[in-house]
Amino acid sequence: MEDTVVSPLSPPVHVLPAPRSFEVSEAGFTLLRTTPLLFQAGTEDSAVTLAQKLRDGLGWPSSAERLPVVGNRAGAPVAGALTLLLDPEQDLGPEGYTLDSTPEGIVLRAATRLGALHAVRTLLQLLPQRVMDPEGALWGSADDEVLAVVPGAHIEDAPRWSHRGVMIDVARSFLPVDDLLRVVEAVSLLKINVLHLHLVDDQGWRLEITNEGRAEDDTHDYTQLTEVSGRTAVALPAWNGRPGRTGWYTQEDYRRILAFCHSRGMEVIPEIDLPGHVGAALHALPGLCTPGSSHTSTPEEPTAPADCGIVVGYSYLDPHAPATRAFLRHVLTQVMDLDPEGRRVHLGGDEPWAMADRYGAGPGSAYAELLTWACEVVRGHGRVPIGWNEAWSAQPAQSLPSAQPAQSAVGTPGDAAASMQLQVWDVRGEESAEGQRLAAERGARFIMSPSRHAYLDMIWDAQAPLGLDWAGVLDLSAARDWDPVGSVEAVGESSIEGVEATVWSETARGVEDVETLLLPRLLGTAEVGWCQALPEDGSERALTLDGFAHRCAAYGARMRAAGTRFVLVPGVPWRQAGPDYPKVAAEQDAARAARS
Ligand code: TNX
Repeated sequence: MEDTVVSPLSPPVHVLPAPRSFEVSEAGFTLLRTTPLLFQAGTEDSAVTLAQKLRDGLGWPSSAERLPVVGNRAGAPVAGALTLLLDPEQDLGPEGYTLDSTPEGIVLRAATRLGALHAVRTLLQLLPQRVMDPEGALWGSADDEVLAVVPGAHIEDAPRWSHRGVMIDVARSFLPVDDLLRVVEAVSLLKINVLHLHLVDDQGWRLEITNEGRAEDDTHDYTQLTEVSGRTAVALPAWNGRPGRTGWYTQEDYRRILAFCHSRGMEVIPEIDLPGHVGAALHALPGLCTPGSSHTSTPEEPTAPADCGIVVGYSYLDPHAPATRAFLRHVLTQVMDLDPEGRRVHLGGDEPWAMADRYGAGPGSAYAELLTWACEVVRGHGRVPIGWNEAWSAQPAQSLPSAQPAQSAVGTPGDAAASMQLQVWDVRGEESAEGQRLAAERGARFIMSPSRHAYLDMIWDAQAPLGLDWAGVLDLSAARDWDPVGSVEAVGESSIEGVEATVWSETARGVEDVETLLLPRLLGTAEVGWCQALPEDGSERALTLDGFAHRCAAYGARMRAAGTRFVLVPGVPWRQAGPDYPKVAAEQDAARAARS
């Protein structure tokens, strides 16, 4: 795989995540002010994204036009144009695409709108960095006829894994919608296709739940979840003197998040963590505080006190109380109804330590029973339940014979098999290894988030001002240099859905901290999720990882141009956003000053 080529017409070409095959040729395409952008029906969102970037970043004056339908074949490439085509016959999988840049034009071709979105993300990396700057047009001059020289290239590309996720913990510290969408935009450019939202935990409840549709005998007042526990957050220890942020998403906000993610080709997985990590629910709803829960209601303390610390494992729901099931049924149903297209719901299940001490946690325990029941609620809506690796005991033994490839379980929600997906984070200890082995045998599918490689809330070096360190220092190479296959002994390639990076927010306050924890390390996760396995013999391995540092450097310049925050970690030859950046930035500042 060639990922770095110097062409006389362009600076070295780097694409991250590295494409499956990438040939660069000398003769590329010259993008003019007059170059048309033509798209085929079905690729609208790709065309709109590209047109906007070309306009804002390069000063391209036109807008995208739909290709005329010719006979029954819509659109063939048009000479001298930038063309986006849907080709259902293309055999690169649901997210694959090809990109051709020649003197005759640029053609992006994909079987689905998802592939077309990826093709555009790759093309953006072949254009000058200023294409990423919302004011990049100011870097050039208004009467430039040539906007860019795109290197000649033939790219065939498709991801290794279908699940390439990022989890954001908005429960410990809240992230307002616009800030969250800024993160979504940044990660979608890396071809990340899943946003997992950790919406509730001990310290806060971040999604509005109404009383609409409440069962007749259900007396919980769901509006209190956010009214009370939307106003709490992690407080101790306050990293850098700053307490966690409070707040919540209204249902309208949540729909906005869903729509934005959909336009970027991203699935949203809401997580309602249970039966532990429920301090915020027990703080808001007295009806949940029955004697079998971690807080028994008293006249002095009808609800659990607010939990603003960072110690985990103490809170739990009463596994036997009807009030618990009424609560879970209502909340889960409303969350699923908010997203009619949703495919998966995360039920947490992690760290049920105090509950396990009281009721046990293995198969047949009250923990497993409650979680199994919640899985059924989710499956009843045609969705696939997910749990953290502790939840393996909720994977029913009777699903053994149905150990069908879960691709189909996920792909056809109406037909969800009685299996679940497990997100593996803790690969320490024999008990969890045994659980994973059993779950794999029973047909579970796995999302890999090993904490040493994918927990981006860990510190990146000993001096990092943010981050926890219980899983050690997680530097850029730790984020890139691992393989989902083999990270859990009992879990083979065919049981793996993909990879996911997590940002827990014990130490993150707001969007800049989230970006700081995510980037550049997410560049590693994005490659682990997208690229083929590194060869085991070590030969190409060194080369590819070395190439990774150069891809990071090139990508960093693009993040700078886009205004995305990231850490200049050592080991990467970071660059400015462009050779003339200081000069251009000065001109840009002058232009801004003149306008205001
Ligand atoms: C473990 S990972 C947790 C979270 C913490 C995180 C901090 C998992 C399923 N549970 O509750 O926030 O560590 O790194």
